[in-house]
Amino acid sequence: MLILPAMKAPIYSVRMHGCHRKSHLTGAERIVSAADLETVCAELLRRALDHERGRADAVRLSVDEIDPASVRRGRLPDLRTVPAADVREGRCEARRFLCRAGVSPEAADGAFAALSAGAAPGGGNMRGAMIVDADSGRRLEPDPARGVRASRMDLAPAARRCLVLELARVGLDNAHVREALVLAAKVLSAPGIVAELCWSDDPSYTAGYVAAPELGYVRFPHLKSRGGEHGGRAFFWRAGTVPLDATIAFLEKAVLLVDEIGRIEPPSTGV
Ligand code: WAQ
Ligand code: MG
Repeated sequence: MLILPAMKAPIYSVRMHGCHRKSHLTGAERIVSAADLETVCAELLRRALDHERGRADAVRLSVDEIDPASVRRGRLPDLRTVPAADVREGRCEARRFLCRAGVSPEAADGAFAALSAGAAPGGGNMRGAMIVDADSGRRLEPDPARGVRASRMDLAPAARRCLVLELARVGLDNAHVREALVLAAKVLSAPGIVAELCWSDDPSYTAGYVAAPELGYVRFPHLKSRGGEHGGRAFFWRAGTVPLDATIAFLEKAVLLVDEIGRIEPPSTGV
């Protein structure tokens, strides 16, 4: 009798990028089984067409089969919310957490200033993140218009179900939170990264976060004013561990499937 080697079912990385008049509108990353591939592609396409900042007039969907042996497993950072009365207080708190994570005050201030003004040359939003030297505050991303995109990460199906329930329990189940947690899990596992700062570019979403390996994912309900169109991400990088190229290659190419969620603390006041 012929014994066939066990065939592993294929898995795919799906990446979506939607533009409006040549500028970045939306992007998303998934890792899915063959059975879910078409549904997920259709979902991501719909998302680019229905975005709150406008309808994408160009959408790129990339589908790449992944070697199952290359998939790393990971855990989400613990989540908590730090209340703050307004944007000024929120940013002041966020800056404090960045400094606790080892980011210099100059580097933190530079990142807040760049994200507030629109971090791309000309004042638009970047498609990816700035890479900021955690000591000098210098920007290190090779292409300051595009930035560096963390990619090829997702929740395993059972972890997704669990996360939805846990977030719903504390009134935080929305796509922004779920996706930001997964992105932060990947960024915090990258060699050389000491912290991340983020707030959304979507005008109706004012919350943002600071994430760092020792702090977890620390949310602030207001890191920008409602209606503000400027948002983005800064990945703080420390020289002396690995070359920057290795950090960028990990962020863009390493495959991370999160199969364990972290602790989710209920916010004490408004989300
Ligand atoms: N890699 C690097 N940068 C990215 C990526 C990525 N995969 N995806 C988005 N960005 C950058 C890009 O500049 C976007 O303009 C910016 O981040 C914001 O993206 O309540 O919704 O998807 O706990 O609008 C955070 C708070 C929400 C969630 C973040 O970001 C909460 C959010 P958005
Ligand atoms: Mg957005």
